[in-house]
Amino acid sequence: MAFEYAPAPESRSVVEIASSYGLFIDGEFREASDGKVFKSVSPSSEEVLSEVAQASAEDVDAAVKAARKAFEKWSTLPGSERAKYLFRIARIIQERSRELAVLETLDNGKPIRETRDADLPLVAAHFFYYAGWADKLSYAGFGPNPRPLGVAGQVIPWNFPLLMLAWKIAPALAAGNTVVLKPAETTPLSALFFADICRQAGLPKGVVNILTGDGSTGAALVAHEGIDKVAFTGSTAVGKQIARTVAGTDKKLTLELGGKGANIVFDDAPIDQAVEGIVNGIFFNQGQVCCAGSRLLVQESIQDELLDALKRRMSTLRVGDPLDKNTDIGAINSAEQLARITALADSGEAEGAERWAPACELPSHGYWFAPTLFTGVTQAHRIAREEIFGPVLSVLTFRTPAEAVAKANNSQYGLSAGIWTEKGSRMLAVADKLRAGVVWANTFNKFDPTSPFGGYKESGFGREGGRHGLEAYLAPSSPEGERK
Ligand code: TXE
Repeated sequence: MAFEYAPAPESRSVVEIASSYGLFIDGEFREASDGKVFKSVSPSSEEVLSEVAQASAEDVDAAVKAARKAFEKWSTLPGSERAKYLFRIARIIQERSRELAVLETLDNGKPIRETRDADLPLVAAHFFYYAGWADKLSYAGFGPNPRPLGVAGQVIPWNFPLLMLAWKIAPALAAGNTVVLKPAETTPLSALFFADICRQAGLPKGVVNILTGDGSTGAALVAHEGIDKVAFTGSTAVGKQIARTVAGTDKKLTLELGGKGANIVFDDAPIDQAVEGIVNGIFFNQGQVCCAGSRLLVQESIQDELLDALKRRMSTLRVGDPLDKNTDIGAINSAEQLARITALADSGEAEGAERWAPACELPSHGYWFAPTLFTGVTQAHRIAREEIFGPVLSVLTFRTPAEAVAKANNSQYGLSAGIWTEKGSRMLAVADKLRAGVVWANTFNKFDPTSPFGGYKESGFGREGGRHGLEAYLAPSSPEGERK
């Protein structure tokens, strides 16, 4: 008798979602000044999860004022005191990680295996890591008296809602800044749960403020004159708009934007390992990852062997209920994102590339896209140049390392790349020539709070993570500090 392995889906009941949420300003939840709300919809079921306040310009003003007031005290606390709060937040995140993982999966659509095993552990790790920095700033080469910038206005996207929050809030607080953060309109819930965690941790009022809302709230926040630093992760188009708003002011700015990562496989690469890396590179989080390995550059001599193995592996990917622990590919985050992916994939076919996807049944409700591969792709095709931000891989070939480097660098973006080879000398030589903020060696999509992350070219500027991530929230050191 055949044995069917069908583990139960993670229970929805571990998280209690209220029917409505307010804005988190000065330590309290409150309605929007004009009473406006919007709905947060689960992309896997199209069920309305909750109604959330839409922050107005007046609310932005109130949040910035609360953050400014809180800054007076927070910035003068000894680093060891700030560390205590951050450690407490990190521990509460660990304690509540099952609840947060289910919440994030419901609101974002990504598989529970990812929220449970990747997002949540990394979120806690970032708070632990930056908690460790808070009392060591004076001894770490930031100058004799490192000073925070003030109030940070932070705008984040929907692909890693809680992790992007951690990337932004943990270093800002460790360095002594206070924050006003705006999550994306399709994934507001985990940031609101984080607000509750701040209360649970006893964080002083106004140190963290969460404003839910759409792009208009983000624009008002970025333009507010009480903001000293803007940190944005999102599309290149909005990043450029923000850069224009901030230009000519004394606000500091970091931008983490789109990407078109090249995953380069040489003929001596271990094929099975490379296939796993390619799958992880493009299908992790449905490919909605700024550093996704969305261009596969394969050495011509192993193209057939590699693509056969890749297609076999893609045929085993399970698409469906993101709460099922067996699911590999969950829902696309929104109807708009699905439409964008569909349009770009269709352009690939129209421009002459060959499309392949394994047979798979997609659920009838929600937003889904099958894992897809394009071969016969040339540099001129849109799918080779534009960020698709979906589970769609464009395959190109090369003959020599120099050609691989030229093709990898032939992009408006420069965020990530991967190299697969057993030859250490080739690995180092190629990595050195790639214009990408991160280059992975025989792996892909590996993240660690100690490593700086950021882009070249239109992928943005500034670094998040590691010591560099703190620097972005500190005033430049005094000349005296620099001499030391
Ligand atoms: O991004 P937006 P969208 C890319 C990806 C995707 C495309 C569009 O290619 O298909 O962008 O996604 C806020 N001032 N990335 O439309 O609009 C918005 O409310 C200030 C890559 O979702 O950039 C949200 O909180 N803020 C990326 C955040 O910006 C504004 C992740 C991101 O939304 C604003 C997301 C404005 N004028 C998308 N307009 C990555 N780097 O990982 C919108 N926002």
